[in-house]
Amino acid sequence: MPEVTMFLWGTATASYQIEGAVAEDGRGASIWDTFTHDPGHVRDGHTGDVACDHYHRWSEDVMLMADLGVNSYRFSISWPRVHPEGRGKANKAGLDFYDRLVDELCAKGITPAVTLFHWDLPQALEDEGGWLNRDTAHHLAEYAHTVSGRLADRVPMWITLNEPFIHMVFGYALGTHAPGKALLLDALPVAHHQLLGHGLATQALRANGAERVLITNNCTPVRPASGSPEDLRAAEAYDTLHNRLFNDPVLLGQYPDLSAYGVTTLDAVRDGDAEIIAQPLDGLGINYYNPTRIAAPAEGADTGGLPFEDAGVTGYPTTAFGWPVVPDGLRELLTGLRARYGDALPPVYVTENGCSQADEPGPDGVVDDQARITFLDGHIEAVRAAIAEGVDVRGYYVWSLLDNFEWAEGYDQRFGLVHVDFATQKRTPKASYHWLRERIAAHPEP
Ligand code: IFM
Repeated sequence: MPEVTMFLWGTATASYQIEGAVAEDGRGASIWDTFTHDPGHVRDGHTGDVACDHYHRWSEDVMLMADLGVNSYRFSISWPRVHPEGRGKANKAGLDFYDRLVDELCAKGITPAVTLFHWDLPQALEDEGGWLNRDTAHHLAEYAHTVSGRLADRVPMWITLNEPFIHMVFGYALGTHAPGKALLLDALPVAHHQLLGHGLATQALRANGAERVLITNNCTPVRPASGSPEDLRAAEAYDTLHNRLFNDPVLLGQYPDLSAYGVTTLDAVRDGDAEIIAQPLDGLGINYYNPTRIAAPAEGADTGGLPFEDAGVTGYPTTAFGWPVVPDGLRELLTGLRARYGDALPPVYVTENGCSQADEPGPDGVVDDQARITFLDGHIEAVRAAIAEGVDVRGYYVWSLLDNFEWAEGYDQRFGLVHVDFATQKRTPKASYHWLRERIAAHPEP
């Protein structure tokens, strides 16, 4: 079993975003296959059919990580590659793929950190209601059992869910991600069923000897647009939805007060669920990209019944996505989590942090992404500052190893340390890759 006693420096990816090979070796369809092939959902009609062709080029990609000098790799398993129908018979060829990948990582001294669910739900389960159906939580546990039965002897770190908040909001409340449902607040059962799935999967992983189990939540420091009572209330309501809905039940065993949303009890909750969800955790994964500035809805604004409006963070440089670059927001977030949860906060792993830029090779073939270097430098400094302020941070994973399929934005947003020419699949390490290698080698701790 690989060691995880040192600070983990890693890169992160997700199955649908890099693997391709969507119809190979018995893989079933996922909701993202369906969504991307339904015209109009994804920029320029891009799909993940080929993506980075990682399913065939995984060994080259492991080599890139070994040369980079990272000691961990966070990747997700494609649920429909393992259970093509979402449950029942497992697909041996799918499991074999991950088995080979894990072996190669271990051989190169790179600790595998496996995410079970990074949004590519088997279509067969979506046909039965997806995360609106409580049964999906039990199917996640079955899938967790299958995968850990094969890999737990070599994978010391497991992440049940990636960003359940984003999956609920974009996939089920707004419909801009698969499965494309626009239910607004009626999407709330998706929160509970994902959390229940997290708890049940945690039990299944532990039963197979998994050493460390985490959940990864996307979090953002929330800033009120002004000191007015209305803006303060709106900011608190947003903070509850984005930061507390998925952290409180896991860390404190109860849902936060959702009365700002007109919700007194979540109908989906049954007796005993809270205990299942609040299984003791070995770590909390945090994905940070930017802070959020929130105002009360303007008079007459159509917010779909939500008690806040995004007022936009201004005065900072922005990424290609237009996201503000605020490195100190990561320190603020980490110290804020410590202040909020105290000793209930387990060790924290920054499981994603990175930026999209319009990176292309220059005439000399060099991809000179200086803005990403500045971004990473600032955010690693923020991790160092948070540790100095008493937060137990044990890992930092750059999103992402490779330029890849960025969901509704297709291939236009490049997040990689390594440039991918999607026509030829040529990989070119960017200047930030070389910079990070030097940084890690010079300072094994942030
Ligand atoms: O690409 C995504 C990833 O899948 C989840 N976290 C945010 C990244 C950038 O948008």
